[in-house]
Amino acid sequence: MVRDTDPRLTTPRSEPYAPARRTPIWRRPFPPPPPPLRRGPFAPGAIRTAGRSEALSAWLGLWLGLAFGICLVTGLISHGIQHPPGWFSWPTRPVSLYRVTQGLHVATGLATVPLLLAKLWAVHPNLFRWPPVRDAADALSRGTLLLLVGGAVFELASGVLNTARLYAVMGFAFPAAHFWTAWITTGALVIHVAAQATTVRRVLRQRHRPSTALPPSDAADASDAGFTRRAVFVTVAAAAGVVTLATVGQTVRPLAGTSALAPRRPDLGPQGLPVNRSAAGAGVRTTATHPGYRLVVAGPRPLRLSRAALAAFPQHTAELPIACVEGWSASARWTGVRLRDLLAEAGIASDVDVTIESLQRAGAYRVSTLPAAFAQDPLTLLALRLNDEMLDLDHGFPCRLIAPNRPGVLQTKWVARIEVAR
Ligand SMILES: Nc1nc2c(c(=O)[nH]1)N[C@H]1C(S)=C(S)[C@@H](COP(=O)(O)O)O[C@H]1N2
Ligand SMILES: [Mo]
Repeated sequence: MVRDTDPRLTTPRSEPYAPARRTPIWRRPFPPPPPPLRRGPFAPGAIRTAGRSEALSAWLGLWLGLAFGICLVTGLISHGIQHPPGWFSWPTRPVSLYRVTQGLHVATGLATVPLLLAKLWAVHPNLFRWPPVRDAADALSRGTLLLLVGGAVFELASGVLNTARLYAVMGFAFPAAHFWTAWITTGALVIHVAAQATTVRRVLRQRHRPSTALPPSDAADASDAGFTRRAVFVTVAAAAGVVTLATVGQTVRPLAGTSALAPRRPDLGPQGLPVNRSAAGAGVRTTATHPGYRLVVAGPRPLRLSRAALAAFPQHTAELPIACVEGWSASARWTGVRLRDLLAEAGIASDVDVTIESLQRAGAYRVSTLPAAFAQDPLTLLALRLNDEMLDLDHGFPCRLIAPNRPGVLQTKWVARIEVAR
């Protein structure tokens, strides 16, 4: 009996059965960085961890993930309408659907700013941990985190600059950069969520069993700083609420008055509607007011119509919103000629897409394409009047396109030519 427990006897016998315990290559520790590099935020004790906890990070992460999901879906919708892949089709009804999805996109993005700041505050001690990378697997996960943090900060910052129309500050093509960075961020987020799933589940279970106390480190952290996780949440929620109240009036008219931070008021502008690009800005002041102006509808029976000739067509009125991708939107009363009447008159078939071209010579939004369903919709007008007055030069005089459920960028102003899309 005694001999059996003798390590000299048992050890050699059990050894052949134990698996070979070799550290996989991605888990082999890197050589430690030279200690003099451990300075600034990396210095021991440089960053206080009081008030931060796993549970706080997990909850903030959940809310961020939800907000990010809303932004991604609504953003992809907006992108899909403007650059439709073959399988994508967007309905013409309800007329204000895009107004809602894009309003949600911008409002959610803005409300996410305080959430992201709180999350970065909660996790930033991890960013400056020592050693920065332990092994190859750690390097991969840390690299993913950098992409996630960088991507999220870029999306929110560029989005805010866009709503403020500070394109000049950006110096890059906003739509392409915002779109591709969204994909990079999404990829990093999926990896991050998979890596954190166990922690998040544990934290959620704690929440659903209120009798379970917080882990000791949690409770200690919270009391150290003299505030609780609840206080952090209340602060973040309040900040998000203030941001929303201060900006959502750019799209929700009754709140226009509280919108101190909104770049646009939906009721300020000629004829009670904001202007995005003015006639002077588009360089069309002369051509749009010239008596020789003619609208060309290039079909089997080509039309060349003066503004008076357009006014002689049956006139229709529709209440439709301008919903700018930048986040402001406003509804207005438009009166003019049904596009489908003009197309029929020119002999253009009812099942083709058409392009609408502006007098404007250059610029991304001088041409738009209307899918056949939009071109044939009875609410799609070449508007001559706005809110019962002659269309203001800045709103697209002599005539502008207005169609239901479309982004503002596709509601072409100062229309000069209509033809079948190639
Ligand atoms: N020709 C032309 N049409 C245009 C634009 C433009 O730059 N050029 N801007 C578009 C954008 S971005 C928006 S939001 C709407 C705004 O219409 P409004 O200025 O009449 O409010 O017009 C659209 N039509
Ligand atoms: Mo716009």
